[in-house]
Amino acid sequence: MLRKKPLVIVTRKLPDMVETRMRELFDARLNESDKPMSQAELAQALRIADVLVPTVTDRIDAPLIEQAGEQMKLIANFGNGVDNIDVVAALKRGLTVTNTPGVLTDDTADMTMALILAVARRIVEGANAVTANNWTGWSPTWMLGGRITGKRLGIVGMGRIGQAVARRAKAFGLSIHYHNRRRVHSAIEDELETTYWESLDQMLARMDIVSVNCPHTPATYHLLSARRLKLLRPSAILVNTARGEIIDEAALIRMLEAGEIAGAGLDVFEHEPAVSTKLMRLAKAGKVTLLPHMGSATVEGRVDMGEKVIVNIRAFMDGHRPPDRVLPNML
Ligand code: 8YV
Repeated sequence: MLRKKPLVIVTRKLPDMVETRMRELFDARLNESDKPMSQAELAQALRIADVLVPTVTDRIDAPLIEQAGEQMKLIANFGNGVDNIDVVAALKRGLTVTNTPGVLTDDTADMTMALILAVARRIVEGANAVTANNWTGWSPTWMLGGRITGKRLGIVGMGRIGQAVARRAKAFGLSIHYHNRRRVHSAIEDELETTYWESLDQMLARMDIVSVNCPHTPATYHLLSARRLKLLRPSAILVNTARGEIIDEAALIRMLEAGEIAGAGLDVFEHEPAVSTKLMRLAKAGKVTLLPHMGSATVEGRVDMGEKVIVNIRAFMDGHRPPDRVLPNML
């Protein structure tokens, strides 16, 4: 007898190639319009589906999880970060959660370097000046930025993405420093010629550039608090391609406005998708570079993420432990 295909509800539009494969393998309900689902629509999906495939734009919290039907078994997140899902509530309710680690590491690290360069070398400001017809010709003293070669980069969170940033930054001649919950293996430290700081405070006070590359968990919410941001040097640049909630954004804005920090490059925001108008004003003044959460936005990355979601669903449905299972103790 043919086994019934699992009902898989996908909350956003995914690359065609991924959606086609999902249709072949599952009873897949896709979101052609790409309109984010409301909490009520998500609750209904959890009531009827076997598997839910959410993204960072869906808040899968405890009240929602409580409404899951008996048949609901797997939340296969299309994304690496799982701060959009209450993993503890899911586990309590007997739901397995998976994510898509590894396949967006290089793309996110590339975007981190792009933001470091954009802020230090005033790339967006320069490009805007040309398109606004404000360029009258080369000048020895116009549009000067800061050299990154020889500067100190402090990486907050030395996981996969942090290490990929370190590798790139080393090639740019930056000296690499890091803070992490756990010190990384000495072989990695040696390869990256990196300096470990047990104290985040001490590291922040000494860096020219700081890059945030840790996940957002209850422990990292506002890790860069108003107090810690004050430790940064006035010439420092702060870059965030992880999650907005890790930085106290209001405090950062106040410091940028007061000139207490030189600049920032942000791909993520505390109240995404809302972006503070103050940040937009600072961007117009050339103090910050703002991007719309596009760190992993490559065609290849999004297809690979979809592949990972499919592999996790298949493994789970075949009765195996899915390769990218997320457990609360991993957060
Ligand atoms: C993804 C991300 O685009 O995977 C992550 O954690 O932040 C993004 O790069 C997003 O999460 C997709 O759900």
